[in-house]
Amino acid sequence: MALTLTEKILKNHLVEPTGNLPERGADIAIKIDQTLTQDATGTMAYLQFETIGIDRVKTEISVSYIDHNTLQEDYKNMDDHRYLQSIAARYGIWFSRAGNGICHQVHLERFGIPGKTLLGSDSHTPTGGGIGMLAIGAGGLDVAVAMGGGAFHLSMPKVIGVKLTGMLTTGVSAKDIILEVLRRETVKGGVGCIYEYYGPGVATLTVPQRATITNMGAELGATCSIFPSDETTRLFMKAMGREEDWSPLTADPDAVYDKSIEIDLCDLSPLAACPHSPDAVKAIRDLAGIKVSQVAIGSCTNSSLSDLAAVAAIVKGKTIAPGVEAGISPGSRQTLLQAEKTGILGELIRAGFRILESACGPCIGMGFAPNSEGVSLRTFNRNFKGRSGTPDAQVYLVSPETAAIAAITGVITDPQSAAAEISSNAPAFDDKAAFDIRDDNMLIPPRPLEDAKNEVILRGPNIKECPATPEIPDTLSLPVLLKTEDNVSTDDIMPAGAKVLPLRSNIPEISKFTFSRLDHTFYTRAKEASGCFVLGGDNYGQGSSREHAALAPMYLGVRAVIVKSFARIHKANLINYGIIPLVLDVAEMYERIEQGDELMLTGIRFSLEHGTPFQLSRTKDGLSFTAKNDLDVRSRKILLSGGLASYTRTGGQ
Ligand code: MIC
Ligand code: SF4
Repeated sequence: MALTLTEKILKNHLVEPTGNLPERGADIAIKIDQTLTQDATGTMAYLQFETIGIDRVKTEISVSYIDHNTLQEDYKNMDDHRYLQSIAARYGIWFSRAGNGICHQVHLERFGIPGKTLLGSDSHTPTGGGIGMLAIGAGGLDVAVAMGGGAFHLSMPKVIGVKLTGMLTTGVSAKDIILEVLRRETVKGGVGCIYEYYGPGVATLTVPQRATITNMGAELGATCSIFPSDETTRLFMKAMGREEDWSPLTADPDAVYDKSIEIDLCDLSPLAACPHSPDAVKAIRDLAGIKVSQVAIGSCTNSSLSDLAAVAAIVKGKTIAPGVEAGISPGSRQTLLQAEKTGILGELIRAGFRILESACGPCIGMGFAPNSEGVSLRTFNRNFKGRSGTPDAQVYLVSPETAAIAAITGVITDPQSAAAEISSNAPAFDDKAAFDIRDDNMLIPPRPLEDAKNEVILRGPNIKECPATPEIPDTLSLPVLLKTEDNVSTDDIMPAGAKVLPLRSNIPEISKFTFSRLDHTFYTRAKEASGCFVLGGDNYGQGSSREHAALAPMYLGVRAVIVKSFARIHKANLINYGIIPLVLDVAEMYERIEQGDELMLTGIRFSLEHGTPFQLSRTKDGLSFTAKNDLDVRSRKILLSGGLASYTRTGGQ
């Protein structure tokens, strides 16, 4: 039978069921070849990993990156970094030191291999799909289990084919392709799906361009996105000094997709995701003239050498407009070194760009926050309200070209108007020359087991144990302490930013910020109540993979979250930490239930044991309703065992 590329890789890695791939939506388990963690999710992941009690990771490669928590205001972040470094040394994990770059870009450059599976404790792990990896984001606990040799469980995804034809015109970029997909598919359109790119347009895109697309595919809610591995991929791998890791991979010619969309690259024009959602996409020409106060180039979406080159071509010989503050965070030190060598860095500095660290930085509110009500044009992937660190800032997500031209003109401007500069100033390099610096000296390789065993784990006072997950009773009678709108992100549930991120290893402290963006009284009210429910709309928990958005509510007594629909990673995190995810059978019930209502959830253990619907009723008037039991057998067992950690410890697979 003809297979898509996704199906081929899944089939090669299938652990359960054995044999052929089952129907869409069925529970499958796949072998994980590589893992990555970053410092903001890593500490919890490794605290859990330590409890598994093995001497060495069982994956082919596991890498621990320091890239998020690099604004070190006090001891906390560096304490965490030292813990992570000692864990890496102890358990056979590669360690990418602070300053070496953003996990996804470094992983693509130094470790990614076409056809392999990668599980990362960060939602943008699908960046690896740019070279034909099946790269999936997950909670830290799932990644810990994979490092221990456990399979990763997911629903057999639908495969959406995205056929690319034609080629991009000058001033239009790969970012505009993914913005177009987001415009059509929305932030919840990809839940349960993998986006597979194919067609003649693929060959016109470089690997960094493909990686921009697979990276921001996370915003579709998709499991991941993937490109074929072709001659362009081979040249990229060769330039990285890793040609032996390359193999050609593509879908069978007559493969059938569950749904197909087609994009003619020639028809695309520059786009922007407007405040405050990655799918609020409009054409730049319709936004032209809006005054801009900040421009930020970087993040795991658009921080490659070619992105910096595109910016340099536009700003060469010019100066950033007086009303604009502009900054660049190169995706990796390798990129930064190469930008220096090719003269790109000099052009950027001359134009007035502030050169920020090779790290996530402004993307996660770690510095470079915009002014009050400021309009910030960012080449990033998320513009949820307040994520930049400034609650009333207006963040637009754009291509490097669109950001660069606005930095010069001071207003949103169509980069196609700079087509001449782009063509004449484009630095003359090909993929091979562009990556002739292969920079590994800030990567610490795993040590032989005999040495590693003696490594002392460094635990600073910032690192607190992960709180225990409560047992699930048969009945819960609790108030709905919070009712939220649709598309609540994990940034809404547990904000990040310079103030909160250093508390990632301390759940009691970080829990004080739970839902603070939506309702600053939540923490106090939750502390006073002895347990509660949360009611949400559609696509609840979209965005990041942070488990803290499940851990902190769990710590504050949230026992079930009742919604119209969930985002994939957050739902898994809730299950892993013992919070019951309930999907309303009749979406209209959402309108009828109010914040403050007391609800009774009965026969919980029976429903979990037998897979039957969950029964709920409202105490004040007996209004009864049901929630779907769409949980697979394993998820139900995890909940019954009190979370994934205890399920795994008691032999659960
Ligand atoms: C993000 O982009 O939101 C993050 C910060 O990278 C998160 C991970 C985290 O919260 O630590 C993600 O995307 O998963
Ligand atoms: Fe870092 Fe931003 Fe990428 Fe998240 S989206 S990994 S914060 S650069």
